[in-house]
Amino acid sequence: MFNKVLIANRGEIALRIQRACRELGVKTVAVHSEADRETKYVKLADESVCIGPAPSAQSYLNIPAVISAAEVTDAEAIHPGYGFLSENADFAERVEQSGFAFIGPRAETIRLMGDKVSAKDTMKAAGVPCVPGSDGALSDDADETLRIARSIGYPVIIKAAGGGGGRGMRVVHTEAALLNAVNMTKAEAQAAFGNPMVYMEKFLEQPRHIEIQVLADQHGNAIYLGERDCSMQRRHQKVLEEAPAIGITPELREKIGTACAEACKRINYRGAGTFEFLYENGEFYFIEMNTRVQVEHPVTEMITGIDIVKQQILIAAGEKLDISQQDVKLSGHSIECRINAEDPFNFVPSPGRISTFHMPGGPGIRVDTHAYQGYMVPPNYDSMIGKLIAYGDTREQAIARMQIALSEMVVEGIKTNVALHKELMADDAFRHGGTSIHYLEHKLGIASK
Ligand code: MV4
Repeated sequence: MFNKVLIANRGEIALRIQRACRELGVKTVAVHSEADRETKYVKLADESVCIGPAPSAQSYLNIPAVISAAEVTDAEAIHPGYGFLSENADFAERVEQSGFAFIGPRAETIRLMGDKVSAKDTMKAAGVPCVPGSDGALSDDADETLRIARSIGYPVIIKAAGGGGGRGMRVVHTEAALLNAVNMTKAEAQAAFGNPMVYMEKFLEQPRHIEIQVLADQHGNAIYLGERDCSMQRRHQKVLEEAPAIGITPELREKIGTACAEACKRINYRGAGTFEFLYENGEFYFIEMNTRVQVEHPVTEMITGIDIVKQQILIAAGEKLDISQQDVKLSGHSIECRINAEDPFNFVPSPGRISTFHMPGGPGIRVDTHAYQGYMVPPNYDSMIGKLIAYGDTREQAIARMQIALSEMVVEGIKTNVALHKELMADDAFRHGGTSIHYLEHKLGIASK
């Protein structure tokens, strides 16, 4: 096992990674910006290094500064968390070239999955079901583009190879609009990602977003840890997530999960990963793969009892997975509410000092947060200040516990989205379950009329 791990992140995930390190007996190095000097996770770490001023570009995204911090503290591995440098293949490459272990997949895997055309090609070849669409990137042949769309059937969606997470996409409803849409998306993709490549898919109208969590070691073992439903979102920002996804039968789970685990073995995947699918009419369609730990990993931890962050570190250290697929038993239900420092209904960020802070507790409640009474939420970063996670034997019990926890939670001095979560827990469609990716925006649209 490593002697010391550097955590190249901030906020709740920096604290979460630190806790996993402690359990493994690994020393921790926190790196932080000038704005995060006085934080809980910096003080709790064994060592800390200031890597630059508040703006992320000069601190959390500053590759030479992060690597220098690992050198001066004699860390052996770097955990990138989520966001920031976590899916930057150049960073992973430079970490390993500098003699450190990158706690994540190999750089070439990150690069392969970062290009959405090569990711889809790879998964299709590995037997993972994909959205019907163009075979790879669209060529410059207009007639061929028209032919592909006609064979798929309208509406279609044009996506940038360099995009992902909702960036660089355009829906096309008619043949008359197709070629112009392709050219516009290409021009935007070139400007935004430096890559003009685009591809085409059938546009699914009312899908759910369901993702499969996987773990793969460096000895050819790969397992799936079931799925999460992340459909409750606004402008590509997830609001709450749950596991398991309602309506997914054990048979369907085993089929899609096995396809994902087999794909991991085939590409020599290493670490934790997430296969993102659109799910419509009982079918899964792969869209993207995330090569990092995700914000919503706790709901999977709650229903499997597996510590995903600990597994990431064990795998990076070269250990064999000590969990077989047979050992993975899903039990109960878990929901995570993302707690953001923002107006609950217009979503405008609300940084500032937290004057009062009381977190809930009791059976089945977990709070992952770096915040505390007196904490100053800086304006420089993402507005998420923590996650409230509820577990129950059934979905109904998880919702009931979440409602109690939300009612106990007190955060003053800043605005939070707790009121939105209270409203969602009481929402008939949410309580029924299985709402599409468009449900929340639709509900909010009605609310503002
Ligand atoms: C789609 C789609 C419908 N059909 N692809 C948006 C984020 C990116 N990961 C893929 N996205 C979508 N791809 C096809 N063929 C609808 C979306 C989409 C979406 C997907 C997941 C979660 C939220 C979403 C919100 C709007 C659109």
